Amino acid sequence: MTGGRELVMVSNRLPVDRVVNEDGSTSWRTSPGGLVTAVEPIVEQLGCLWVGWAGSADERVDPFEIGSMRLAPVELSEEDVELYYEGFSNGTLWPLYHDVIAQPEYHREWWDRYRQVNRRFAERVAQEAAEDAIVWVHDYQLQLVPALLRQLRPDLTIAFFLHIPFPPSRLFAQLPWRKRIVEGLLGADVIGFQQVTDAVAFRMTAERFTRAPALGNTVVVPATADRPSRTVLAQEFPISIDAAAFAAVAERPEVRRRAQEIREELGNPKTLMLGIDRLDYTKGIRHRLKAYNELLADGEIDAADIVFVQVATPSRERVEAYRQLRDEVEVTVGRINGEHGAIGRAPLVYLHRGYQRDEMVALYLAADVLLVTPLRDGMNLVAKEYAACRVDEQGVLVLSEFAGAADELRDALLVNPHDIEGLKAAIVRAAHMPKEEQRRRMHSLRRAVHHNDVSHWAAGYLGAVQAAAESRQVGPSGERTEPIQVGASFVPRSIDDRVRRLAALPGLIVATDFDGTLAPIVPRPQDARILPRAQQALDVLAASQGTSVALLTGRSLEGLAETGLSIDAWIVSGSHGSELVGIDAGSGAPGGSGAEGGGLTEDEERRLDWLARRFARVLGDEAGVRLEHKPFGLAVHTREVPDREQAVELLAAAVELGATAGMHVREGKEVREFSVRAADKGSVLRRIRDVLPPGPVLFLGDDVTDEDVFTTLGPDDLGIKVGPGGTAASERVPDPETAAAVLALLAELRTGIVVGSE
Ligand code: GDG
Repeated sequence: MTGGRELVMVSNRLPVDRVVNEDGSTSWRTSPGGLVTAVEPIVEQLGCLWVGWAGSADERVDPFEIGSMRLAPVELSEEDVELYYEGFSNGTLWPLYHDVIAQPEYHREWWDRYRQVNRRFAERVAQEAAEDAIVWVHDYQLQLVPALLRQLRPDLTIAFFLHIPFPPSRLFAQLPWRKRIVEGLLGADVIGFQQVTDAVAFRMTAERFTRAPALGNTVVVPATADRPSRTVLAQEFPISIDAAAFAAVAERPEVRRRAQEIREELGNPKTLMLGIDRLDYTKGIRHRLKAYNELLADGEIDAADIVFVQVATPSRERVEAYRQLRDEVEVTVGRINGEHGAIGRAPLVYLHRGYQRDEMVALYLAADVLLVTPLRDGMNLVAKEYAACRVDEQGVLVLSEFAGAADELRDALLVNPHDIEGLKAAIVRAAHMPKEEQRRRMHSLRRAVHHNDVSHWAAGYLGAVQAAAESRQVGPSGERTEPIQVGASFVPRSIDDRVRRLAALPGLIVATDFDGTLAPIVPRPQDARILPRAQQALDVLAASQGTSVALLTGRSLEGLAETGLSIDAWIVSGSHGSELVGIDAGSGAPGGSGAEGGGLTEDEERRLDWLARRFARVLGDEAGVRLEHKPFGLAVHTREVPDREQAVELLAAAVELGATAGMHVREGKEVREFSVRAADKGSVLRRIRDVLPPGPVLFLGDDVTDEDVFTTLGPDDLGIKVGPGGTAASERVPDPETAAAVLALLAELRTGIVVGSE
């Protein structure tokens, strides 16, 4: 998964705790917590260097090894812990990123220490990491590390994963150091988030505070005087668990026996309800206790029939908000047992301690109902673990819709934990759910967890990181590319060789996409401008003997004109091939001859009208849906629809309507484009080639729709993908500046005219 590169994990805490053995000696064992549970199986498989704090302040711990991990401790002083960890990480960022459930505090001395400690982590990694290593930085405590590390070690590929939600831009805006945090994160090549909403929020935030435009799932970091622009993948990769390993523990006879024993020790209640959380105010423990208390008080559930076991693993005990929470919870527990318990019977068993994995699994197996009611949670692995363990397909999961896991676990009883009446109703329903319904729901939950298990997650995330590593240093054909400089940007050596060969041939077609290829991506499409160097190079080429220049864009020709592009002597195809000017390629045109550039046929117009009216009626009033009219079709955008599930349904409805109207549909992220003509860039290039004298093609493109061209290219042609992402192109350049450098090189070799870097 890492292409032979060393994997370096970086997290605030090393994934181990020191334990004192019976003979008084000390040793290390892996510690509980979401991060460890998720990445442990990957690390076991790949081995790694892990950089982090060993857990005790003012103590120097020498590097050590456990299994396939080499651990490199970073030292933190008592004051570092107070200001960087308890202060900025858990008193500022944690509440801010969890929808300000608690009030974040903003203190300059906390921030200063956060910066210092992040620098210390970056320096430690820079010292320890092997050349070309892949460094994977974890979580909100270390958001400045990616940019610091990039400065210190440009050879590294840097990935960041945020385990907690990323806040909406309007909340993030509160942070006095918001721009610095975004810049810190943008030092990474890949930034992973738990949910689509987190990734979207980050991309919008990056645009807003650093003016780095978002392009699809990426953010383009603009060039500066001393470095070219870079593309950062900022995308959701919902984390998961090793479902098969949990299921295997759940199958073990001694664990099953223990589950039975737990029920017996609790007096064999009709319903055993369970909660397992770090004792954290985001987890909604107070809300579920309130609901439980009211149900007992109202007599809706009988204290003789039910026991609720709440495991609250100690957490951040020196942070004031956590102390308060503990006090409140413990007072409530006492009150509930005092009011509703009897001698030898407590309706609420509260356990403020951690357990071994086997005991946790036994608890999952013993529980008829699991309550997971966070007010906000990046994912919540406890919910996934419960499903993975229930090999008997029994048990009911009550799950907050504000947990990331709710996106995948749709067959849980979804609740809004703020709605105490709704929560009460869900608890009663769960306690009385017929076995058959339990089976059906649990079956579906288990399928979801097994489908996206930790190896699926790791393959997706590390696959993206690996692709980023390769696109930075190696051409898609596998060879190392020593960059050579032309003007201000670098043309990789393998491309340079092939461009030299193309330049010497008598006939040549230079074809290219526009947005993201000739023009850097900007927030508003009408503001896009071709790089002057690309314009000059293409003009020189278009005027030279035996060379044709063709622009193939998804924009309509009208949309292209808004950019002020000068297209004299160019062939231009708009709307993904539905419009074509600058060449007489009428014969064989899809959807009828002679229509390109001219307009719609009567039939096309009728179908398009019908669809436009249907869309207006069915989708027009849906919040967040945007309908875009194109010369040969319509596009439905759902990026702004607040509810993801609803967005998916709306797109499905649009596709059905489109099919009824006989439209051709093109899928994009959060968009479906419907066209009356079955054209794509690949077919339009074929038509152009049919008309022009034979010759090889150089094609440059950055978008998924450009893949239709790359796949039509032959061995004598040259396809160059601009930016990251999977591609059928044989070569890759990182950004439009380098694409312009390639065109300038070709122009110079073909005509002798030097196209400057300005
Ligand atoms: C963060 C995000 C995201 C808990 N107590 C014990 C124990 N655990 C294990 C659970 C589970 C993990 O810890 C808790 O993970 P969660 O996902 O529920 O929550 P956070 O700790 O807040 O984790 C969260 C996660 O990162 C991963 O990205 O899902 O949203 O907040 O695996 O089983 N394990 C053992 N003893 C305990 O007492 N052995």
